[in-house]
Amino acid sequence: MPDPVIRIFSDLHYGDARSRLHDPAALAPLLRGADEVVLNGDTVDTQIPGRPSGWDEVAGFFAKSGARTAYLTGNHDPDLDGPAELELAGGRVWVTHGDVFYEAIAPWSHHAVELRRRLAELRAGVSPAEWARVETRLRLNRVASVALPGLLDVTRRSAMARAARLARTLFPPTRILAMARAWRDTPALVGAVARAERPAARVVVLGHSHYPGVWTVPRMEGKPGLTVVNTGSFARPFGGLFVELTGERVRVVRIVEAGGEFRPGRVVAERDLGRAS
Ligand SMILES: [Mn+2]
Repeated sequence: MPDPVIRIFSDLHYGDARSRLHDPAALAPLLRGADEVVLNGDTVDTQIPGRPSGWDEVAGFFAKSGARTAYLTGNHDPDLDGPAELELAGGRVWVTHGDVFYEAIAPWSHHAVELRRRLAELRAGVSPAEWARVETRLRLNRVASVALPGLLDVTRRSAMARAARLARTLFPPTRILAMARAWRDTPALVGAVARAERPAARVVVLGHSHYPGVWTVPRMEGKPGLTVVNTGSFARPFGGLFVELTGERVRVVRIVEAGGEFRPGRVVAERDLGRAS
């Protein structure tokens, strides 16, 4: 039996007007040749009151795709029936949405103050040792991400709605700074958590901040180097990547949008899990 082809995607944000994914069928070219698919959180937004999340359409599409699909939770779909992390290739590939790497789930968001308040409250209920565990923080992040107040209409695609969202995105300017800081710090944050909590990991796959890229955390104090892959998102402006795992081979591939469909583009990085880094 050949090794199964596993592809990891994140942040479809289906149903959010800022997402470029308007019909799950547009994903079909990305699934060709895949045996298994991992959707690494924020597949849909289940937290917008009074609006169906689009979950049925997405789940229906993947159910018919022929690829076995695993749904991981993200901060926009914290109540999905699925885990918040996944270990592949014997733990050498660690997949999680990414909220666990930041102190306030999404420190750049308009919800940061409320998220900090909720997490402080939840943290008071567990011991410091318990809090230090990734499992605990993933679980409590899910609790904290449910039913946040709606600050922004993300359902409409009119020019007015877009202008309002753009204004909201750019203000206050401290948000941009928080975002830039998160992007800058992500590889180091991921490296610290992975080395402490998931030491078998050689590749960490996350999404969440919508900033796609591949970074190397260098070998340090006898601990091996680590590759950090952020698969970005299906939203503007940066687009996304997917990760393909086949046996020991990890490929990071650009997602290209053309003719109303999403297709695999060029390979931006390759790693061999069997080779010492
Ligand atoms: Mn997210």
